[in-house]
Amino acid sequence: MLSAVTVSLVPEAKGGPFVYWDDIQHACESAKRLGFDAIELFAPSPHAIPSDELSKLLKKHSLRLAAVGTGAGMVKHKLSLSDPDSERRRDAIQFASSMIEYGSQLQAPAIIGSMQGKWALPQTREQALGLLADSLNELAVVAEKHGVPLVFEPVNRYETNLINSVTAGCKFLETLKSNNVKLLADLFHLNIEESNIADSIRKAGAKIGHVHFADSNRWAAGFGHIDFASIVSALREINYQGYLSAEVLSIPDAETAASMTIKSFRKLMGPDYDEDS
Ligand code: LER
Ligand code: MN
Repeated sequence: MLSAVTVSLVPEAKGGPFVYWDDIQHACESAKRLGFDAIELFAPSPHAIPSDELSKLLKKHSLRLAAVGTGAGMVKHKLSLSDPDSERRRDAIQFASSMIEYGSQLQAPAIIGSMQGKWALPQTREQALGLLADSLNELAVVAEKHGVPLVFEPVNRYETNLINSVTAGCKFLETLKSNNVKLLADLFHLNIEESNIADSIRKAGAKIGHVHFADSNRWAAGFGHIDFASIVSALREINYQGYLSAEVLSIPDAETAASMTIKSFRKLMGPDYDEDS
């Protein structure tokens, strides 16, 4: 497993669960100094930092890009992939496609989380899920063409009324035509929604493609009461080799959140963890 830490360049998301804010140069310097393998980027659009510039910056610090978030599609542009208005849904697909293409230039997948949207009458939940499935099938083809998976994130009940748990996410993935869609297990959301986090990870198995590494209070791992040892052993059982990416609040500050994350990560990985791998 590899370590990653989030960077947000979206002013509208202020107060959201991201460690570093605004200054991506500083974020990369700090992430590298603390020993992270990668950053995960939350950007307003592909134009916030051109991919060749980002590539140079990451190379300079020997960091990788773990993933790109598309949440700005919802938070900033109010776009939803289950929008009953077909023109707005087309705009949402367009935005998500542009983020998929952007991430793929650095071999990173895009994450669809809050862009799944929410259903409200007169639309039914079934209709919304049908539209979401159509959108994800289309985006999965775009991702496949660019050589990356599409990562779909179940989000807790207070943020969406569509797919809340990894358990529901597994069932939903089975309704899709594409098998290029993986699930994101955000431990903050799972702590709210699953009856047993480790069991839900074991059941999802190879469907898990990314992990948001957060504690029960959405602070850095180690500042809350999640039992990470049982979760990491479930991830080992399913042979998960992706990222544990710190999508957590910048509390008490970015540096402390990042260093607590890497301290917990190293403790969980054990003495055999090779820092250069
Ligand atoms: C996105 O990764 C996520 O977890 C949402 O809850 C954003 O707040
Ligand atoms: Mn998340």
